Amino acid sequence: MKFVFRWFGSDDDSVGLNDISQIPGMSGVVSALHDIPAGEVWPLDRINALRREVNDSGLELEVIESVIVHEDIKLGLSSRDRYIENYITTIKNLSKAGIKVICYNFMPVFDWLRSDLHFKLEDGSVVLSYDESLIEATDPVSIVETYATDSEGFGLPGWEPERLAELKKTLELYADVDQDKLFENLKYFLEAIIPICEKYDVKMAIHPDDPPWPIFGLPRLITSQENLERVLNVVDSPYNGLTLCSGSLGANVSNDIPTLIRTFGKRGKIHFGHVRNIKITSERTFHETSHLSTDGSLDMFEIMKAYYDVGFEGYLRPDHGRMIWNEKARPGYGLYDRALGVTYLNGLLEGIRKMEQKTP
Ligand SMILES: [Mn+2]
Repeated sequence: MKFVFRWFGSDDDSVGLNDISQIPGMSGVVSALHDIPAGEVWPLDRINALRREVNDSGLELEVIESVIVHEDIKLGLSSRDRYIENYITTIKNLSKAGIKVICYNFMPVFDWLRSDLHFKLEDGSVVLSYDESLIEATDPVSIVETYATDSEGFGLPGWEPERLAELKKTLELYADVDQDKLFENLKYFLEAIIPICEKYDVKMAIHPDDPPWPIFGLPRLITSQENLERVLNVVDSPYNGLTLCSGSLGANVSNDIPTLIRTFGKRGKIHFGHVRNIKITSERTFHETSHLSTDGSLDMFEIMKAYYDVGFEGYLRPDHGRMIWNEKARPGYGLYDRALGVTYLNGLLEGIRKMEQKTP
């Protein structure tokens, strides 16, 4: 497996490529052309320029997170075919630039959602948190406004202003889209793109919904083992795979992450792993933590052991970190705690590897 680090580009990240290349065991970054609006084609020269910039720091660029799926595709509007054509052109261009995996999601309107981007832990570190009662008491528009002023001046992935400008209208359009309709729209999208991915050798890796349950009455698809299975069965191809995000799926205690890794990893369906810990404090209430098992509700040893046992050959990255040591960075995406996190994951892996090699 290869360890990678999410990077938002030289214009919009407090973390530099050289910072990332100094993290032990790091093979590359995961990035995107964040300035290109959802639905537009990513030009080959722009992708190549990004890749060259990354390569010049001694890092690889083999995973894109994310190519955003236009809302019209998720809604199943007649305009979707044009956006799917654009998506296909982007896949071809990414392939030409040597990209191996595209992470994407199919969450209506909202990407990940939190009630607080600056939740203080006892030791003074700051994390993202989710409290269902606070979310229920807030209307979606005011959450968007809070995020805009609350993100230390950095753009938040999945909360691009142009996507949210017509928030009210988009929410109305979803009144006719239930779980089954949304699934049909995902099926339509995958049936169109997976044959292209096969031909161009680019793997699609769907990211689970975060949190993994419906919010604001909107349907959510990628929430459980059963639903992950359902998506994989739409088009049975190694190119139709998963981004297994421990923190997203793990917010629901009935999702056992090591079991999911074993189930889908054995079948070669996991192309990208996001590994982070969360602390569940009550039903549908959690906050993020350091990666350490004892700080949260997830067992990182069991997670890394599962990846090791299935012979995982994909990409793995530390996920959101705490804000520590007075760092000013995009919420969840500072340098320090993610670097600590991935170093810890590397340590677990070395221990597991050496223990396993000693037992015949
Ligand atoms: Mn994730």
